[in-house]
Amino acid sequence: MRNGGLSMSDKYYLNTNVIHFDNLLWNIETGQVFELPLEEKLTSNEGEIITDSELLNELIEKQLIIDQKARSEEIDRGILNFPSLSLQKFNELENIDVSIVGVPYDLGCVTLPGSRYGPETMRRNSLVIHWEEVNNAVSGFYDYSLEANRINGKLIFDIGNIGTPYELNIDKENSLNSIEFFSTFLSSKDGIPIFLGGDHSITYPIVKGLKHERINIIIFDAHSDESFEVCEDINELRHNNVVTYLSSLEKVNKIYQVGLRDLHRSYQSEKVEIVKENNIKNILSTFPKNEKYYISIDVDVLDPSILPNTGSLLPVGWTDREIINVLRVLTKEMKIIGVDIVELLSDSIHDSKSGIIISNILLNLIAMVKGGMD
Ligand SMILES: [Mn+2]
Repeated sequence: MRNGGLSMSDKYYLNTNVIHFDNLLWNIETGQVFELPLEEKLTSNEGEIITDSELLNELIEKQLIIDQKARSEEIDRGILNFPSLSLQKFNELENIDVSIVGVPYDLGCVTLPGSRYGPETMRRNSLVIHWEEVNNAVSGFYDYSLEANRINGKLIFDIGNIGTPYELNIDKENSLNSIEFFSTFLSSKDGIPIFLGGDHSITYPIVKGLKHERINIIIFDAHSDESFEVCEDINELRHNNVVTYLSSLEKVNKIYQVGLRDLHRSYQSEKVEIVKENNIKNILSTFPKNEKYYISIDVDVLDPSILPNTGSLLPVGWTDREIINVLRVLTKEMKIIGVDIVELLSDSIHDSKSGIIISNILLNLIAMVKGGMD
């Protein structure tokens, strides 16, 4: 926050169709490009800070940014064009099928930061995949591979982010507490919560917050995310030791790791079982039924040629088709209590590909988890 600027309580947001990179604001619908004076640097996608009031008025006039009030009235399209709802309205509802929330946090990152913009990258690029015109009940989509309509009439909502990317990346402990609290809140509501990361460390406060006991976690990840550390200090939680932290939780029964291709073997908790890729169909059939499963997808499980926008690339990864097929088998008979998708980086210009691939996996997953619950 610079002197003379608007305070964070006077929040201004980029309009939904505006992308900010370098010193440019680009309206992707109209093609309009606005060049900011070099001394004016917007700091984030949320709660933008602009010091010059004339400039501020100009940006509002050009509808490049909107203020907080306008934004709260703008409740319309969430991810995949599902209805976007304020938390207050969401809280009044019952019989929800799926709730989607962004966790723009990446303080657990030891490589490239930027996954704090993952939720917005997914949201922005998801709109071309699934078009939603009905207000509350979802009209669904036709799945050619299954020759069936999916998610018709379901109550699926995007309830925004747990804090802004700015707010959530100041104090690690505070942010992790907020995530845990939010997870508890969501799991006390009906339906399956889906969390959009953020870096992989968010899986720990999420699982910790879930109101379930004896949770099994299935993690899709290129890396084992384990270390030899003793997990006492929450400030030491990072995306590369999150599995160690998860296995220290009493409520976690087993952790299945799928898609590993780390080149070194690290510490392995006895709760962790590595699912060998070539054996996956067999392993899937041996997952105990009548248990609760949480699914965590680190996008680096995908091949770098498919998804280059993540912080720790490893070659010979999965295709999106493979992951969707595996998820289909997996969700068929299992009770899924929550999902997260983490580690998507955004660099604004080149992220449309990644955003589309990830949000398509998300759409399929939403259809599947409900399919398994019906
Ligand atoms: Mn990971």
